[in-house]
Amino acid sequence: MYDDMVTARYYEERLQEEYLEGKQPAFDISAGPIPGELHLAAGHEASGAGVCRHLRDADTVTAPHRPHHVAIAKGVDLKRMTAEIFGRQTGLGKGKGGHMHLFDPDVNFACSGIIAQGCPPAVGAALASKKRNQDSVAVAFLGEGAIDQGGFFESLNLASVQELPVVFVVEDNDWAISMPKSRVTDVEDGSRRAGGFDLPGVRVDHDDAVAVYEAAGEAIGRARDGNGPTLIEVQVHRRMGHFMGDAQAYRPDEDKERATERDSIERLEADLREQGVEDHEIESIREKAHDRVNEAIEWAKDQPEPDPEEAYEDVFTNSPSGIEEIEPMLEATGGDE
Ligand SMILES: Cc1ncc(C[n+]2csc(CCOP(=O)(O)OP(=O)(O)O)c2C)c(N)n1
Ligand SMILES: [Mg+2]
Repeated sequence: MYDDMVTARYYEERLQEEYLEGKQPAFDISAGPIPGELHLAAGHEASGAGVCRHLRDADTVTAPHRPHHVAIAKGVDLKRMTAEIFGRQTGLGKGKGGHMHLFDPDVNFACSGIIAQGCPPAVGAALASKKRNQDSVAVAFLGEGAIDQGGFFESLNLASVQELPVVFVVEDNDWAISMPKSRVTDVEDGSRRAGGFDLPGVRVDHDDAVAVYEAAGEAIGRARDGNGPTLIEVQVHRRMGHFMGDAQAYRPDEDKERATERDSIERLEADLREQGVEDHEIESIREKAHDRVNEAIEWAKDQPEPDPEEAYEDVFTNSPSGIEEIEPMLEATGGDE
């Protein structure tokens, strides 16, 4: 878990540096090697690591727009994921999805920028597993800002009535962009939503990887044994803005300080030392994580850009209407108009 968490944190620190290249002085979101939005998950690492430690490649995970820590913990190919974030041809989605749309069928991982969108597909994967008599499970990660979405309620209901092997993990970082939880959601403890669907709800009220691991172990074990779904909410912290470039003018200074003063990585490190893990072992995990991240980033930056000719491939199941008429016109004008 420590390895996953350190890898995720360092990965995002490196992405930040790469992301900012060329975007200053006036923040130009389309400039630089990583164009578009970038949502970093610093402060969420304990939930991804604690949950995914119980999962196998055959288990399905869906994540939201803040996916890196979960993807890393699920074992998504770091090089191809990085190439995707840099928009390169060898990326997981041939460079067409970017950081919010990472799909790795080898480890059954998917994410989406549409909040709560991962819940129905996770329920679908769980239904398929049950119908095939397999013991694989599905986990849907979502933010606390997504727990008022219809797709979430419908998923809880179907999972409950069909007793499906699925676990919903709400990462509560207290904010949905600039909106504090208390202004949009009736319950402070999101795991209470489970009560309305007659399924177990558990809250892990601090981002302690070991506590998450224990709660997730019980929930995933229950799902794998054919005893139905669970809803878990984990209190995490948003150490950064909603996205890179967010000035967070809406956020009180005390709240920002609270989010950074307790760090789940330091907490786990202290636990490890208490258990007798020595400095050099911790240092070696960190060093290996740093090397792996740097290697993935260097590899990704060396990868070819996608060919513009392939822009419509793998994007639509059918050609978008009008494309057949437009293509000869593009050819005639050399593609300029
Ligand atoms: C269905 C839908 N509505 C609105 C948005 C715009 N949006 C992007 S992130 C976000 C807030 C998400 O907050 P939360 O679920 O708490 O996740 P966090 O960003 O805090 O990790 C919103 C409203 C969206 N992506 N999808
Ligand atoms: Mg949130």
